[in-house]
Amino acid sequence: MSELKINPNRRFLREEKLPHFFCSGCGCGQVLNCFTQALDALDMDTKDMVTIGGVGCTARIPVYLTSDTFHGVHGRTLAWATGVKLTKPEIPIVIFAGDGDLASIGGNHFIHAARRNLDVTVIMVNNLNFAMTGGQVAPTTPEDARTMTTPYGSAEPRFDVCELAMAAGATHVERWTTAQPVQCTAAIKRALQHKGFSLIEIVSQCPTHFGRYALRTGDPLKLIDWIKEYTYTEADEKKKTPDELVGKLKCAEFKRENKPTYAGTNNQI
Ligand SMILES: Cc1ncc(C[n+]2csc(CCOP(=O)(O)OP(=O)(O)O)c2C)c(N)n1
Repeated sequence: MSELKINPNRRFLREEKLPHFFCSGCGCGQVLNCFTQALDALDMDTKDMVTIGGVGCTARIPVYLTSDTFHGVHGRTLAWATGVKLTKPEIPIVIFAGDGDLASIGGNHFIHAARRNLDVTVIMVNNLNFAMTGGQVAPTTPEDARTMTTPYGSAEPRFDVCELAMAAGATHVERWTTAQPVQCTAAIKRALQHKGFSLIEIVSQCPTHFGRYALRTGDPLKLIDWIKEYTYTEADEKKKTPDELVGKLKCAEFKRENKPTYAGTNNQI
């Protein structure tokens, strides 16, 4: 019998916190996996970094990492990150935030941290709803989608969080999905190497809430198929008409540029 192989990247995990609390089929585990693969590829160690989560399913990801970890209040990750960065500018900081955490309650911290080009990596898991509290509508919920609080479909226009970040001044912005793990890992690697504000948005499945309310299915594979339809790449763009892309999210490396950072390693303040 072949020997059971244990993923060597488990060395980054806080074993005493396992088993994890994510629902079965949730994308947060995939994001955690991509993150540990990026660390391994760059020869970085969780022990040399600070990871921060606010509140929510996504915000639980840092709890499973053997870094110095801060798990606190919904929407305030960037306020803490600013404090840590001002005190210890040389330490890499990685934030795991839900779309609600970053774009709703934490929206103000988000735009100003991007404007200042705070030297942090923000990994936003966009599951298109407030998952931990039961599937309420979020600023990222697609128009017309049913959620727990919009049983007749959301009447609100949706935020494109990558556009928002770029308009505010973020210097590295990418969007991918859990259906593209290779691209997610590569994007996280670029973010960890970037000096300045990086936003990596990962569109992800929430079978328990978004799936149940919006798509009437809790099957993660059907959700991933739906995410593939809801998003498109530069290659898809060439094959489709503009009408076919209306309401969909583009996946790409949108922006990467060098600018002075706020209290980063090329400290400008
Ligand atoms: C200050 C504050 N407001 C509201 C809440 C309630 N709350 C906890 S988790 C959550 C939603 C989380 O959604 P999101 O940030 O998108 O993360 P997800 O669970 O979807 O990963 C809310 C509203 C809270 N814990 N603290």
